[in-house]
Amino acid sequence: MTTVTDAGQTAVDADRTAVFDAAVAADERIEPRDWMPDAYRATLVRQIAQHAHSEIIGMQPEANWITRAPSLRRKAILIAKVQDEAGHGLYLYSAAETLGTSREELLDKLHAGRQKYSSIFNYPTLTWADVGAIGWLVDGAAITNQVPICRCSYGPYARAMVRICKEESFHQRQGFELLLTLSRGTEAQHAMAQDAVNRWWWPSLMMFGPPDDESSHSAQSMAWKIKRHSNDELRQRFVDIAVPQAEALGLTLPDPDLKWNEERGQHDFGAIDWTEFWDVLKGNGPCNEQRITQRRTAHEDGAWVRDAAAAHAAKHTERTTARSAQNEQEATA
Ligand code: FAQ
Repeated sequence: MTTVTDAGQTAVDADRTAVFDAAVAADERIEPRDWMPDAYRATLVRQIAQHAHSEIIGMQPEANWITRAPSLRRKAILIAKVQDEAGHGLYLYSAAETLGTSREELLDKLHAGRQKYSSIFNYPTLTWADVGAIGWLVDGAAITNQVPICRCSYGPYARAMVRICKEESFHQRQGFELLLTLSRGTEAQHAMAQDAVNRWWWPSLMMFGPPDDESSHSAQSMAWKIKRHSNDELRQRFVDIAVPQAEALGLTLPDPDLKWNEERGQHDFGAIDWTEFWDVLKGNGPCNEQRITQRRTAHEDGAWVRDAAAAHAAKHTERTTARSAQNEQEATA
């Protein structure tokens, strides 16, 4: 029997850490079977789970408008978009499972309030124009944040993001097109589009997370190349992209301090209400209660589907095992 001394174990850990650090430094991908520090694994599970939960909770505000879409074309597009978000959730739960957790465990944590989902989905969709504002601003912010994650150091997460970003960019364009149609429509339609943008602008800026000096995870996540840019850098990038797009839409952004800063080559923008952000995270947003209750109910109502799928899979495995045993018997007879 081999016994590993404390000194021996420390040397093994140091070697493994050196291999991991060198791979990250060389921009190589860390794969599920590679050794990784426990804290790296835990950070990835936290971020990927939060991301996956956001995708599936994010289905609710838009699904609210499926039955009331103004035309068959808009209804078909919206159904496809909401379905895409479910798919994104599945890719992400699968990526998280490669780290040794399970979808069931993550969903239990979401339902118990032990894992978060994005603050943005705790705001209500009051009018049809909100579907456009979510597409343009929320998907727009999501893409700005997620394109750099395609270069994340953890392989399964990076690869999932490539496909997700392609789909999100369709979503963003459909939101822009919807808002453009409303903006160029009747006076009432234009006002509805403007009102939606007024309500979604600030919460979209909050999606990027707290300011850098209050972001507890950024420094370590950037050192591990999970995050490639800080929260404030990505927020600034989003503002600079959104301003000319708002002009093209003929809509204004609800920030009197928003202006081009020649010296910085970027836009200055007004102060974000971080008290509102932290309050929403604590569960006090306008829709937190409704979103989590609906999610728990959907999960309970879907129990019979999961049971039926598991029973079908068990029957299939049983039959395949019996068939291969029979084939083996015949081959040796
Ligand atoms: N909401 O230290 P940091 C979508 C938490 S897109 C709630 O800066 P980190 C697509 C954070 O977890 C939306 N919580 O954290 C779609 C931490 O708390 P913890 C999802 C937030 O991780 C569109 C604490 O604050 N996208 O769903 C938020 O380094 C339309 C301190 O923060 C992603 O998840 C927030 N906004 O940076 C679907 C992208 N921000 O965990 C349907 C991947 C921060 O210690 C329809 N995630 N917190 O208890 C990320 O890039 C990062 O996790 C950040 C946060 C940037 C979100």
